Amino acid sequence: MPTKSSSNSAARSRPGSGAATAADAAFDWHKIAYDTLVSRALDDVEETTNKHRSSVPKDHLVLYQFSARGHDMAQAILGSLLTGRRDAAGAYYRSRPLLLSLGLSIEDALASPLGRSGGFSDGRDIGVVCNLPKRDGAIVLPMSGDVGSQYTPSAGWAQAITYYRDTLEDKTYAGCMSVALGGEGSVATNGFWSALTMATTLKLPMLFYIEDNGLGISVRGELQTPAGDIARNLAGFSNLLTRDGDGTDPEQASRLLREVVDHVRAGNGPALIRLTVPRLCSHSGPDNQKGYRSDAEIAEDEKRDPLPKLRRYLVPAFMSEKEWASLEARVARDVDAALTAARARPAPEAATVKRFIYAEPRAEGDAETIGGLSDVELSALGGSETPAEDGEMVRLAEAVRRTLKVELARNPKVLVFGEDVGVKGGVHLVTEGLQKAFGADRVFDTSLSEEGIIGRAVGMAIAGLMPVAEIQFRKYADPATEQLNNCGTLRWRTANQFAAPIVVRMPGGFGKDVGDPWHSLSDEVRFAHAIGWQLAMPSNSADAVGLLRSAMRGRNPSIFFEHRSLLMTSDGSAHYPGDDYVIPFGQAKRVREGDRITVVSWGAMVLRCIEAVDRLGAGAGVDLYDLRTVAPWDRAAILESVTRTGRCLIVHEDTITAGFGAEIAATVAREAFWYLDAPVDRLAVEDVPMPYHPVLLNAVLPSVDGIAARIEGVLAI
Ligand SMILES: Cc1ncc(C[n+]2csc(CCOP(=O)(O)OP(=O)(O)O)c2C)c(N)n1
Repeated sequence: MPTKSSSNSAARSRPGSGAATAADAAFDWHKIAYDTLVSRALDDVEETTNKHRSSVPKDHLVLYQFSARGHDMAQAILGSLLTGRRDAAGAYYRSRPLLLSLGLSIEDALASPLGRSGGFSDGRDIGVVCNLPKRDGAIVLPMSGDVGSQYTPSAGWAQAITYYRDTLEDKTYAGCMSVALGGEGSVATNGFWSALTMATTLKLPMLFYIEDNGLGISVRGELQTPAGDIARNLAGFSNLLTRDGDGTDPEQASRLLREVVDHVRAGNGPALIRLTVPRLCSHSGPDNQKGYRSDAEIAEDEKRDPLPKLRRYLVPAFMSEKEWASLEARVARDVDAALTAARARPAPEAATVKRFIYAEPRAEGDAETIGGLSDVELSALGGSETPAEDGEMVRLAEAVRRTLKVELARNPKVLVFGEDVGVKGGVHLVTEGLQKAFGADRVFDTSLSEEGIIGRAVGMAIAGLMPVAEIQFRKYADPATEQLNNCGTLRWRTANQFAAPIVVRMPGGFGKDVGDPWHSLSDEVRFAHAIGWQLAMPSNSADAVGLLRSAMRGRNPSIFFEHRSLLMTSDGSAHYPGDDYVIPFGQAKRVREGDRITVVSWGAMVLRCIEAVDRLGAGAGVDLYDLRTVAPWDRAAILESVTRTGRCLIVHEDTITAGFGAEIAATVAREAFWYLDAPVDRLAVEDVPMPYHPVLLNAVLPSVDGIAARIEGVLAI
């Protein structure tokens, strides 16, 4: 990288900017100029080779192009300030200049939009959805395509900094910070407000960097925040330093950026900076700006191009004409060489596309994935699949509490949090006493934002912690859907470079004689459909211990469903299986043996099935399986059983249409067709929300009588 010119002089004057200050000279302007010029050259290359232009050679398609033209210089300045060993940036599709300044190779920058192998995603994701894995120095968290989704993981990283720094006393985190970049459109998103609440209430070391080009595709900034200026609107926000400036003016942008970065690094809490920049391009390749931007307006914006301003600022004050010309020549050479190398890279291999949905054993020589506990930490935790003998009977809530307690004590990287989880101990009292025992830095209440809870967990997991987040009731995971989905695909999207193994505890299902549409939802099928997630639905305390521990010592994100009826009663009580007990995901349990019909269930319905089967007696020949985990589910065990029994009934609490029973039924019909003596059947809640009055509730839930009758019905076919 270029170094500062020997001709730099703090005393030399610059046209139009007055005397250069020592602060100006402290920036590495050669590097900033180089990174800006490289970014501009990449935009040139891509815009002229865009697939929407007819003259493009077939092997050179950039399928989805987003230019950073106009946003580039200010990002290069920001990047030059991200010098902390544990800094991180949450970024978006216009953030490539920042990545270049943080060390992204030009070849990778070009190969990824071309869809070539290697790079951000090995051809799996569009080239502007970037990441930058690093073990030392500022990293860029895996981006997502969803506007605003970068904010809460960045806040999670900032909270992880405080945990490593203050609780684990890791000095490498001292003075480090997180920054989230976003356009002015993104300030209207839930993620922005959620992260702002987290950062300001917790005084996190986080910078909000808003690059305001006045347009969200075609929508004006005045619709995103009143009068279009988020910095002005937030000027009175508690615990937040705000700065507002011109992102095309090198002197002003660098001065303001230095100020906000210093503020955050000094431990004064978060800051927000809004820098106005022009969008010197269409929104993306397919957009032609027609209909929403006049030629006069475009011409006006051209005058605000930061690149000529940067040149005027630096030449001759910081470098000579000749130096600038040679910098340009070097950029042209470097980009040219990188383009040749990127084009020479092979396309990704089709055979690899299904890899890295879940963690895979690491091959020798492969780098360790960033995120989650390390190999060494995981193997030290171990685990035993043999339950302890003579454990006392425990209810489900106690089983979960004890498991959390054991893991908190054993693993300093475990954090437990959610709404009301800390002081109160959870609305289901599952975490009661844990904050007292382990401190408010490890077991804590969060602000009321599910997106914030999950996004924070993702940022923390990427930082190497083991977050165990509680969503108070299953229905209230709805606002977190975006973060949950993106967490699940994160490993795949980054071709195994990053992962965010988090555990999400989620109570749901009907309660003891109570239900309603908000607190009693089951709807687990959405998580079975969400790629990359594991999903446990224990029917009893012993399984709960084994599955929760397995999730907390695992490499994949896991949802742990705590059934409300089991939390409220002793229905799921079982012998405590011990402090080291683990159950691998994907292993169903045969709870009754028979050879005339296979019955498959999970969660609280297993208990009703057991009662129904016992009522029918051994003569009914029911082979009853508790699936225990819905994702992955034990296909082998169920298919093996059906090949013996020739009949199959699936019983679940989720509604029937496209419920998980449909997936099992389709699999059995396809894989065990020749063994079937009767159609595969399903018994589930009809397609109605959970009702409140017990009379209505019992009218929709599969009952013991109903299950027994249906088993007899299938046997009679
Ligand atoms: C959640 C979500 N909604 C909508 C979109 C479609 N979309 C992509 S970019 C964009 C505008 C974003 O504008 P802004 O945040 O100002 O960033 P800019 O493109 O101007 O840099 C929209 C609506 C999206 N990607 N994600």
